[in-house]
Amino acid sequence: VPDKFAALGLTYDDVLLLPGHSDLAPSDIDTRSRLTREITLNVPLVSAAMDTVTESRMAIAMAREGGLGVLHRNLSIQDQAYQVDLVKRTQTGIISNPVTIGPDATLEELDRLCGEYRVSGLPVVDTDNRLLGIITNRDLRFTPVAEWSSLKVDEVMTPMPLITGPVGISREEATLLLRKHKRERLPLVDDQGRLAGLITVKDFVKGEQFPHASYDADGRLLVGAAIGYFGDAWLRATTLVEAGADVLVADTAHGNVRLLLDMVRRLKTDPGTRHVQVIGGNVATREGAQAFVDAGADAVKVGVGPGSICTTRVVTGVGVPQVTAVYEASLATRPAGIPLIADGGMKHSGEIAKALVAGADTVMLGSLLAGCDESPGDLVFVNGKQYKSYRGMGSLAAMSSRGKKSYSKDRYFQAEVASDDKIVPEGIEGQVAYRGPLAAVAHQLIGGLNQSMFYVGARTVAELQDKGRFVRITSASLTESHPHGVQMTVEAPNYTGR
Ligand code: RVP
Repeated sequence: VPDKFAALGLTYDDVLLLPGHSDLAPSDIDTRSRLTREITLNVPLVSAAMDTVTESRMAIAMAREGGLGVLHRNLSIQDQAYQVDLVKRTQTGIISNPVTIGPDATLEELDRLCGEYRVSGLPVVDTDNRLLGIITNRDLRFTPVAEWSSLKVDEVMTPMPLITGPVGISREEATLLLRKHKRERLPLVDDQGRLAGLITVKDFVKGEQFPHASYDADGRLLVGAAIGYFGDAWLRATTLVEAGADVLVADTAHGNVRLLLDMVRRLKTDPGTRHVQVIGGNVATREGAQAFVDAGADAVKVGVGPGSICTTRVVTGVGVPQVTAVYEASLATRPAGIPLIADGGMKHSGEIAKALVAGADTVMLGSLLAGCDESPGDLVFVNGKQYKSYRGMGSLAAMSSRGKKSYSKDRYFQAEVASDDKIVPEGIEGQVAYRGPLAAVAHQLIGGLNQSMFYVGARTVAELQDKGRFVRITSASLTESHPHGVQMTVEAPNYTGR
């Protein structure tokens, strides 16, 4: 049968980008790119929805760097929604529904709430939400911890009248008020004296510290959250939307399945959810991408088997080399004007530009980010070197009930597998070198992309996609690409080996 074999599949190590004429200064380069139909990111990086990569800390850090974090779904609906809430409450221009405390709460309860939300003080309100005062670190400083269980908030708070602002106050007016009165917090109140918002100096400063951050229309950080298609998936999706998720990401190893396509279609038509951006995935062919385009997805995610921890291709014999997969899928997404996300298989910064030239608009990273401070899990020492654990969501550990309940087995179509010894894993458990804070890692990744764009002679991502051309290489060339014939004595911040 002549069409039994598709064309030769290529992956990142099979190609290089051709250098082009460049008439650019580094400051001309603009890495903005579309994540979905309606969201554009300043940097085209997304962190993987994996339980060793993205929880709220990573999502906050990713959004601050100008990318996006996708919260994993291997936890209860409530816990995942809570993670969304943590991100949405961080570094906001104006907090429209601040966490509050009642006057009769004890200082012990106050301390617990402050720890939970990582804040240093709270507005105090009555049951009618009328502002009674404010309580902060400063009020606690001279109360002995031993008394915290009996002391009530209203015994130590700073009571009204406080410096407050009206609802709808501008950023400039708020800054003036805070400065004039040397305050760190400005509660906003309506005509009836009810608390309607809160502005903190800390958030304003953070805004200046992270000039490229990804914001929603209200100045809150953007966040994505993974969803499935099985069991209580609809409840999970709607709960995440209520919690404020900006993007829902269909998180499956094989997206071209009816239940999931129906889910995307329903999310994009239901009046309660259709305002949220929905990403469909994963696919690795033109036909698969077309299915999500037709279902109304706002972006399509591509990658079957390229992941560093993934064994799908060996266990099932199914997959498409990633550069070919991205290119093929883009033949469906491009004409429809829908962005594409290249998910998995990236080992170095150079692969980001390769993915964009192949047809992607953003990339999703797992192993490159799992070693960051902000990823879940503790540092482990092995022979004096520091590592962090990293595991596939299809690994036995992530799918079995060992430790705690697994919520995401349906990612690998094993939701109904009753006992652990019947699970067929498609991923492994491992560790990656510790890499320090995300800011430093992201700097190297974006720095590498900037250099790629300079070499190709592309000012914008659109120009890179348009002008970029590949040369296919041999395994001898790959050897030439990497350091060779030299023993590396110092580790580079952006190169750890093949
Ligand atoms: P990588 O960046 O190469 O580490 O790949 C990360 C991607 O691998 C994820 O975004 C996901 O699509 C995929 N993945 C996650 N778990 C597994 C698995 O267990 N097979 N694969």
